[in-house]
Amino acid sequence: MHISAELRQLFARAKRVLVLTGAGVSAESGVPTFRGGGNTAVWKGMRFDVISSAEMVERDLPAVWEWFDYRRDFLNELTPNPAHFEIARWQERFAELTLVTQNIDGLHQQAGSREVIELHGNIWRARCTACGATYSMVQQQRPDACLECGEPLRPDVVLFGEMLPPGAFELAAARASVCELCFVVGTSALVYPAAGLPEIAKAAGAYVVEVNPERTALSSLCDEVLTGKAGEVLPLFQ
Ligand code: BV8
Ligand code: ZN
Repeated sequence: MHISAELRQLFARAKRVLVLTGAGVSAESGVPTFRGGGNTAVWKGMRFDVISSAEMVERDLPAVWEWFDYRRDFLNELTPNPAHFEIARWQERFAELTLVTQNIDGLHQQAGSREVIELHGNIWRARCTACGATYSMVQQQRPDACLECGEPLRPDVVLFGEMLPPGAFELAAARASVCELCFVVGTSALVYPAAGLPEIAKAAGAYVVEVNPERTALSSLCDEVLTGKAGEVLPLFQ
C-alpha cells in the first residue's frame, strides 16, 4: 500500500481533519455491509430500504423492531477493529478531528471516539414516537411504551425518507467546509445527504482520501485512493 509523500506531509501538519465512515469500517468487526442489500431482500423478503423506511414504521412497527432487535443482538458479540482504534487515536493527534459516521453500531464510541456525529442515529437507543424521549438499550430492555407519555417507542435511527437528527448534518457540513484533510472510509457513497460531505470538503479545497477495497461513486472525486481494508490501511498512518 503506497501512501504518497504529499499525503504523509499533509497528515503530519494538518490541524482540521474530517473522517466520514460507512459500513465498511465495521466490516472487519464482522458487521455485514449493505451493498448488494439495496436491491436484494435482506429481511423476510424485504429490501433494506423498505424494512428500514419511515413508511414501515407507520405500517408495521413490530416488524421494524424485529429487524433492529436481530441486528442489535448480532452486534452484541462484536467489538471494534484496528480501524476504529486508529481513528480514535486521531482525536488526540489533530487540533480538530471531526468524526462523522453513517453507522448506527456504536463501535466508534466503543473504541474511544468522543463527539461522534451519528448522521443516521444509533441502534442502542429507542425513541418515543410522540414526545421524543429516548431510552438506552445498552445492557437493559426498553420499556414497552414511553414512560413520559405512554406512546409507542421506535428505534432511534434515521430511516429512509426521514430527516437526519437536527443539526447533525449542518455541523458535519460546516466542519467539512473548513477541513484541510478529509478521509472517506468504507462507504459506497450512495446515500444522501451523507454522501454529499466529501463533495463539500473538496469544493472547500480539502485533500480528499478514500480508503476502500473497491472503487466507489466517489473515487473519481478523490485526490488519493488507498485501495485496501480500513483495518489494514489506517494503522499505516501511525
Ligand atoms: C433524507 C440507518 C430528507 C438505518 C440508513 C438525493 C438523491 C437520491 C436520493 C436521495 C437524495 N436525497 C435523499 C434521498 C433519499 C435517500 C437516499 O439517499 N437514497 C439512496 C438509496 C439513493 N436518503 C434518505 O432517505 C435520507 N433522508 O434525505 O431526508 C428527506 C426527508 C423526506 C423526504 C425527502 C427527503 C436518510 C438516509 C438514511 C437512511 N438510513 N441507515 C439502518 O441502518 O437500517 S442508510 C444506511 O445505508 C447506512 O447508514 C449508510 O448510509 C447506507 C449504506 O451505505 P454504506 O455505509 O456506505 O455501506 P455499503 O454497504 O453501501 O458500502 C460499504 C462500503 O465499504 C463498500 O464500498 C465496500 O467496498 C466497503 N468495504 C467493505 N469492506 C471494507 C470496506 N471499506 C474499508 N474496509 C473494509 N474492510
Ligand atoms: Zn413519549
